[in-house]
Amino acid sequence: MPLKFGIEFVPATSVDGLVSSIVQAENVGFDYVWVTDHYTNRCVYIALAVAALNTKRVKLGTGVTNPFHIHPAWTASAIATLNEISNGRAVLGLGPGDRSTLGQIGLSLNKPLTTVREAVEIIRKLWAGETVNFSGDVFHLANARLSFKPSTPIPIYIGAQGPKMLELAGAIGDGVLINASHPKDFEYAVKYIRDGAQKAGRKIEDVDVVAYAALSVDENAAKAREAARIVVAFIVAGSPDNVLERHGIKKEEVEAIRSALAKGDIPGAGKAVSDESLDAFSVSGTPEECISRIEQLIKMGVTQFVAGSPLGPKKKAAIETIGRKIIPAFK
Ligand code: F42
Repeated sequence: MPLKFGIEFVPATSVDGLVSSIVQAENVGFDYVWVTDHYTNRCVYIALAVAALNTKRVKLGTGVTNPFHIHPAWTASAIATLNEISNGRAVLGLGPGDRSTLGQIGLSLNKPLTTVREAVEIIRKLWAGETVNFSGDVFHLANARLSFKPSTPIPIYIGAQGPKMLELAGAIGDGVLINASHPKDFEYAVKYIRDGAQKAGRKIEDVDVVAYAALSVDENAAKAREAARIVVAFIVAGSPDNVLERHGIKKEEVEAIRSALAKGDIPGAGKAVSDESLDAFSVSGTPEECISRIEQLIKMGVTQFVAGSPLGPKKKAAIETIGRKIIPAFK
């Protein structure tokens, strides 16, 4: 099975601009488009709906929505509608959600694992056309039913980093979206996904293991790496200690980045990023260097590579380069 290619878009700019990038991504050969979901940005479903009407082939998914700010019954209806207007191209990416943006609107990630597990169960039952009576630890549904049914099966991908969420994805997901760029992180993640799959009587081959990576590509390696600095600064600042230790990132660097970001000094945070952090938290360099890193990810069990922000010094040129040089190397 050749590696599948996806691309992440953050709907932080106008839907017009976003959709023209999505059309470009379809034209250069991407298989999947994943649009992120945070209340701060343009609405993921409106963006995906416009994308559906302007594309023909590429699969379209939330990457990822969460069951804390949107009820799973609503998500079931929204994704089934997207599947209808895109002629069967919808995929659902669902995760526990981002603690900091959910916190801003008064939502806490209470029982994230249970919430995601129950949400997936509810969504699948509704898509199957069942009348759902469900009494879980988190969700309660009485005689809930969709008035329409998706005409094709819709895969569910789970956004996961923690060991239990990875196991859950292995047990119940059609795929797992892992926000990471380095082979070591996949060596770690695949162990838990495999365990989860085995406990559920499935195989890891039943799960699309997705590297949702920070990619920065340019023919000039230095420019590519420079463009990745700010994104990597945010990743370092938000990473738990065990992940930073796994990659040997020094405490002083982490503190310098966090304190620059706390002061709103984003360029300063970028400057504090070391080469080690760039290597650990991004795939950045020339097309050939990126290809070689992606080959290492495949060896760790990755079956889909998602090109995430920043893509490169210039987004449009980077999408073109990925389509012309990187994707063909794996087909
Ligand atoms: N988050 C967003 O909000 N929007 C996005 O667009 C988005 C995109 C995205 C793409 C890929 C990806 O991998 C993640 C993405 N995220 C996005 C982030 C995602 O929503 C999660 O925040 C992220 O994946 C981190 O999740 P995690 O797997 O680390 O899970 C956390 C919540 C965690 O604590 N997991 C523990 C673990 O071991 O996996 C589980 C904790 C546990 O067991 N809890 C118990 C339970 O029942 O839930 C109860 C514990 C108790 O007592 O409360």
